[in-house]
Amino acid sequence: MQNNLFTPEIASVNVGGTVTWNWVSSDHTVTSVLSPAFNANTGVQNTGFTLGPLTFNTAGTFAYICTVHGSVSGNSTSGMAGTVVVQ
Ligand SMILES: [Cu+2]
Repeated sequence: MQNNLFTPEIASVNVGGTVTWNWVSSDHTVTSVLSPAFNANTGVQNTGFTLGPLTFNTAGTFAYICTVHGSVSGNSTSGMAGTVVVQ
């Protein structure tokens, strides 16, 4: 994550695959916000922090945001938001 966005914004992995988030700038969270949820609620973290590797054992679309720079409304996210697609 950098410049208040997640790169890549959409990450695709196979079932059983892993995703790791690396903070290359400060004041960001990775927070699971929609169903299906996954194990991410980091709180605000700074450069050098790492979340993961998290293993995704279930197929689905997992949405998350940075609670500082993104938002969720109903079933959609905006701002600093990302998706893990597990297939
Ligand atoms: Cu952020």
